[in-house]
Amino acid sequence: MQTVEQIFEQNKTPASLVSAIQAVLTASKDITHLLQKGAMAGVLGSAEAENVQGETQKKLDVISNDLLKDTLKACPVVAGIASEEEDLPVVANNDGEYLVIFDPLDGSSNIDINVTVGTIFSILPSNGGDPAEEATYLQSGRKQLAAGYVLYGPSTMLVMTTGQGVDVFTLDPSSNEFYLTEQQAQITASTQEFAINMSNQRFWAEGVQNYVADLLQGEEGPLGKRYNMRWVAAMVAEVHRIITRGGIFMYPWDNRDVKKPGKLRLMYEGNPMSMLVEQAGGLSMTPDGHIMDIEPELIHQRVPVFLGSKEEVEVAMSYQNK
Ligand code: AFP
Repeated sequence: MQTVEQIFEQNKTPASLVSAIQAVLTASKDITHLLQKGAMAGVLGSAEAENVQGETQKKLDVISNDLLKDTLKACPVVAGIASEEEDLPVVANNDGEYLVIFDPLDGSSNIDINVTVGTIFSILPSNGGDPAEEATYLQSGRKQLAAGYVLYGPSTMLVMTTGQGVDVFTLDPSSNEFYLTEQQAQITASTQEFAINMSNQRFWAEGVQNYVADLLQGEEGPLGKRYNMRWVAAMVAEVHRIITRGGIFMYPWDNRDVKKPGKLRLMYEGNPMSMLVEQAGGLSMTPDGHIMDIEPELIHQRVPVFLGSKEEVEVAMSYQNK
């Protein structure tokens, strides 16, 4: 079995990019160990602080954020970092080459019930910009040099791309090393599985209402096939299922809060997941086009998301103008 380091070597990944990714992986191994200890590590429950999105932060959100921040700040090639849990970007090393953007613990409402969570990361060039300035980070998803997630489930897995396809690694608990377990993962073009939070149905726009109504009609409806539904409430787990066996994941706009154009964040969730999905042959869209084509205006910007098996995402998009 090949280690992640051997794959970097094989892909001729630049040494500096490797060290930025390795910093994320080092922190992710510490997060794995804390999660495995669970209640015994005293890390469950709420830290009783609110993050910039107005959500209660769990203790582990805070700890994971700090672990990633400290490891990345100590990595000389990292110029700055932006975290879903921080109001403002954090300067690491002014002459570093990279900006690392991350969601330290996606799906954190799953922590207390011992269900899958994950760390999502995206790496952009710093282009000599000021790492203290939000504007330096506002680059489209097409500019990403690497993206991935570490999924903390029954096993810890790393799913990553540096623009040469998507490789899947599993953390061996005895050696604490990530080993390649699937090379060049591909998302099936068609699917019969969808993921959406159905409890928001009445708040969706008409196109999404119509599409999901047709999915639910199964083989008797216009789509002519029976669909299954899944919802883990952690985007990391939904995307992992899609990379493994296909599917469509949607978090559309809804009118619960008209000020929010969606729930998910473009820079921390939308862009890195889009790069993975499209590198694996899938499609990742918002009603106006590819998520990765969006020119971001705010670091904490939100975006409606439709991603997964190419043919199914195309069908979903065809309802948007109806
Ligand atoms: P948290 O990281 O705050 O738990 O949010 C996770 C998430 O943004 C995304 O991973 C899920 O897909 C989505 O929220 C689940 O949202 P619901 O609350 O609608 O189930």
